[in-house]
Order: sequence, then structure tokens, then C-alpha cells
Amino acid sequence: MKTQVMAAAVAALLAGAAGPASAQVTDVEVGLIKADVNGDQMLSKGEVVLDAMQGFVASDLDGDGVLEATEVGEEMAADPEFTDNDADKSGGLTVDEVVEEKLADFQAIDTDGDGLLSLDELNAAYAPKE
Ligand SMILES: [Ca+2]
Ligand SMILES: [Ca+2]
Ligand SMILES: [Ca+2]
Ligand SMILES: [Ca+2]
Repeated sequence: MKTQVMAAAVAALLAGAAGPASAQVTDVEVGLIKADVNGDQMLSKGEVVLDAMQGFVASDLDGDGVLEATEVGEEMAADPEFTDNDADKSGGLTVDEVVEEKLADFQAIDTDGDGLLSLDELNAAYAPKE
């Protein structure tokens, strides 16, 4: 898995920079670091949209600008979020639908309303509850 390779690379980087205490890198942190273009450890709206669009292009296997159920996989297509994001109920997600959803998520995650998502805010939204 690509994610694991990234996680290992990021863990190695952080371990070098901040000592062994940071060797444990969560999926949330990996996602933040991958999307954080300017490296300020916060996600701006632009960074979130860019990341969403890159993910979209990577998933849109036939390049028709629509993510079909077959492209996202059965599990994802069965997710209520997929049907929910499919605003026009066409059975596929367009870039507009994906970006709109990301921006709605952004507002919800940005609890202090400063227009940036911090690791704390991302953890509160995505980290698995123990
Ligand atoms: Ca940033
Ligand atoms: Ca497609
Ligand atoms: Ca649609
Ligand atoms: Ca914030």
C-alpha cells in the first residue's frame, strides 16, 4: 500500500527532525502532510481542494470526469456518504460534487473558524475513537 510507504517515509523524517517520540505517525498526520503544500502544518481551503482534485483524477480511471461506483470500489459506493455526495443522484460523482463536499467538510472541521485546519481539528474529525 502506498499509504504505508508514505507513513514509513514520514515517520523516518519526523524521527530525524524531532526525535524518536514522533516515530508514531497516524493516518491523519500522513493525510495532513501529503496535502500541506506550503508546509505550515495547517490545511487551507486551496490545499484541501487541490488534494481532493488530485484524488479525483487518480480515481477517475477512464478519465471521463465522473467517479462511477466501479471506480471507487464496491465498499465506497455502498457508503451512504457516496450517495449523499452525489447531489444530482446520477450514480457518479463529478469534480463539482466532490469539491462541494470537501468544502462543506472543511467548514465543519474548522471549529475555530480561522479558515485553516490544524492537526487538532483534523484529529477531532477523523482520528479513530479509542
Ligand atoms: Ca498548509
Ligand atoms: Ca470515470
Ligand atoms: Ca452526480
Ligand atoms: Ca481552524
